[in-house]
Amino acid sequence: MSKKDFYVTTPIYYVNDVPHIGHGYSTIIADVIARYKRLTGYDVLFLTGTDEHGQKVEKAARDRGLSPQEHCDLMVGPWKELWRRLNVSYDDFIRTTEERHERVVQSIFQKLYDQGDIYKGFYEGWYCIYEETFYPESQLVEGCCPECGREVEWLREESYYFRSSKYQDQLLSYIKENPTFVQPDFRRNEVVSFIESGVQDISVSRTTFKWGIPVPFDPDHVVYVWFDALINYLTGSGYLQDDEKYRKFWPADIHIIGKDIIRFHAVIWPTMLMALGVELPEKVLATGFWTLGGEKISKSRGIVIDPNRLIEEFGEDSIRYFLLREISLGLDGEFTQEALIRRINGDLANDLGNLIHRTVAMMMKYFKGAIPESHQLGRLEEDLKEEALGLASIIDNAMNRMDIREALVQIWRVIGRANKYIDEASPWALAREGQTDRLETVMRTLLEAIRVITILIYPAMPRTAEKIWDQLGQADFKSVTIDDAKSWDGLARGTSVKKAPPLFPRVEIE
Ligand code: ME8
Repeated sequence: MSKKDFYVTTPIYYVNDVPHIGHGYSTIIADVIARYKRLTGYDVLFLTGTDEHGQKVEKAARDRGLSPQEHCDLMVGPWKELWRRLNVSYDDFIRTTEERHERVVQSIFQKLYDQGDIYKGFYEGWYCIYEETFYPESQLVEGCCPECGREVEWLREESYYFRSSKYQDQLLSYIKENPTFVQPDFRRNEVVSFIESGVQDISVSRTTFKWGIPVPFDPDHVVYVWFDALINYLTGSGYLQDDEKYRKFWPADIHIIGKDIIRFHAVIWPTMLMALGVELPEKVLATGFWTLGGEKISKSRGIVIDPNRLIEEFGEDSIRYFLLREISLGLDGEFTQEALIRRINGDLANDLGNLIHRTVAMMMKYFKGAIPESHQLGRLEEDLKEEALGLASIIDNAMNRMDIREALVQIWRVIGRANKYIDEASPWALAREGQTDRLETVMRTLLEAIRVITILIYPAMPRTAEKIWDQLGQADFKSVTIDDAKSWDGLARGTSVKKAPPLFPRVEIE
């Protein structure tokens, strides 16, 4: 029996600052996957949340004259609000300062210590607060952090270590035997060579500041923020709290992350799980970065695009569509307003918007909106029907490879086909000539194709799909499943289409 449960996660975001569009990207990808899986009959657990401990958050709180907890309680608001505005359908939002999580982290730390996989040592080396990462001297670039270019600080403190090195060989065989564990492929190669160059034990506790989960058996130490953060995926699955839920959802099916944190997810995290005797996640998918002027969009580098402003100006589905359609998964993309507007005016207003608008206008004119029955299909109708009904399986294939962009390209191919069909079938000529049966067949065929397209755009553009569904005069979208996109003649008898304002008004370029 195939597993019908699906567990998808996003990174948990640092609350040192408010979100920018780059953060939106990973969360939107996870949302599309979650919605697609629900549509195809899976019971989904979609987890996102915030990473609230560590020196960086502590410093941000201090700079604002707040206690770290007050700061986190205030900062979590803008994150949740952005996910609401982007229509993100998470099932659970985890904060690492929650008691449920702290308990799990402490139990794991204790267990690994008891079994000898965590031991006490002495850390001496370089640390970047901004990346919350330790770097060996050899990785520094001109003495600075290789990731963000900031100054690193020399740390010299007593520290607990996790014995990741012990699991190096096991991890390497695992990655070689499971070639889709790390995606895209070129990232897997990077991970493999990193592991081959030698996995070092990692420092997993700090003594020089306090904002972290106390090490249960040594209160002078707090747990290193990354060790704490990675465990959120287990906490969210019910691990050590709710056995039934944990058995249902673990192992996670996919962790969506940015390429900057791949080593934590594809090296350290799996070794932690191996030490715990817990199954590894199915897949770690690393996305590329959105850049501005070639530089990573990043709040603390002052390179920012405020997603809230974009949503207000263009609507959340336009933003979702643009981010998903514009770049191939795993690669970087330059964010420009011109490119965004080009997609809105082209793909959304011209292609999709016009298809709906023209169809509804003709339906009002010829049938006062009432959806007609079909008669004998001609060659053109059979063609469009075949294209539309073949779409679900093409998309399934793309989505199983997590290729959301390709899924959209395929949907837009059929949207193009439907627009062309209107011109070929020329309903206006049929109306003029009084060919009523044929006109009914053409309009019904068009509406059926739109019905299928609407179901398939739902994961990427949920609000738009619901709006079109409503324009088609169909009942609540909630009961729709992927099977409805695989069968023809699904428009309910006796229903009528409705006029509505344009879905995507053209954006004038100043
Ligand atoms: O790293 N383009 O959190 P974080 C695309 N708390 N994606 C971007 C981006 C950009 N310009 N900037 C950020 C952390 N991201 C840890 C994670 S998980 C157990 C702990 C995305 O807030 C990208 O996915 O610094 C990155 O990995 C994520 O935001 C988290 O960033």
